[in-house]
Amino acid sequence: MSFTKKGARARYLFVGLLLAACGGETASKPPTSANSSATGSNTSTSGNGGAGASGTTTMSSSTTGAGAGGSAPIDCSDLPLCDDFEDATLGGPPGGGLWLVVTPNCKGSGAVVVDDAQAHSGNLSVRVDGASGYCNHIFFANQDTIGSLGQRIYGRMHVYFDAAFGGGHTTFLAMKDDADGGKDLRMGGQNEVYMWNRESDDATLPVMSPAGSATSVKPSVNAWQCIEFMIDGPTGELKTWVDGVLVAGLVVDGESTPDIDSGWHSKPDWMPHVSDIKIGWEAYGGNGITMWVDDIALDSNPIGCAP
Ligand SMILES: [Ca+2]
Ligand SMILES: [Ca+2]
Repeated sequence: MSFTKKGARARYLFVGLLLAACGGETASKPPTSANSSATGSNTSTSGNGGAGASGTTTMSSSTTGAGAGGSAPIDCSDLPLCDDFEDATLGGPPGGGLWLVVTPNCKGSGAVVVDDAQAHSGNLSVRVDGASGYCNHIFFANQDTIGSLGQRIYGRMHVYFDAAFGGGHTTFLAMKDDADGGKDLRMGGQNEVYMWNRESDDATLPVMSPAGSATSVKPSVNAWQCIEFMIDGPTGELKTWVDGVLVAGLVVDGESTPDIDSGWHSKPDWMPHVSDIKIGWEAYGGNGITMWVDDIALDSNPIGCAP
């Protein structure tokens, strides 16, 4: 397997501190066409989702689907990857031909297991126990699908954290970017909010200045939250929705915005092409956590929060 992640990085970046703060208080915007309707309807909360739902194969088809841009509802089973983990083995690793548990470079106390303590859909989800310290990381990875989706990629997952994010840098989503030296494009937390990090140069989105951090949002604690992202390779655009709401601080577009994507634009020719998706926990100087992940989907079109 070609995980080429380098060693731990305990340092924090504050490159944006040199930038003047302006216009940085836009916390969020209305949902875009990427997942307009239906996103708010996904209100099944912690712990249970109705026992008899779904479970055809690993491809869930249990719901009425999301209204992606007002088009026809999405049938999860039609997506290139969609896993509700209802057919996974309780107590075992996520697998089903889709997932491989990986610990790049070194292995410590991190653990990944199919669990029934929390579930967004049905009864099962994947529990990740990640401790502080780089080598205590662990991920479950799909290496087949995301690289074949084309130039624009949408990913959606429901996450449940048992604690708030701390100040240190953590990662819960990493994707190998073949167009960036094989380094990972990573989503995680820092300064207590969601953020993206580009492993190749440690750029962050938003900039981790106080003004920049204020443009992102804190994760919910002990509640399910829907995260959807869009990566457009040719334009180098990145967008992120939390519970269906576009987060201003988690957007890279064609214009460098102070405190938001100004650090990201230090690589103006960034044109990502990711080839795997790894979900789990990695804490460089940050805290450990227990998280649950459910209803992971990938597509070349908007997915939305349902199911
Ligand atoms: Ca489930
Ligand atoms: Ca911008």
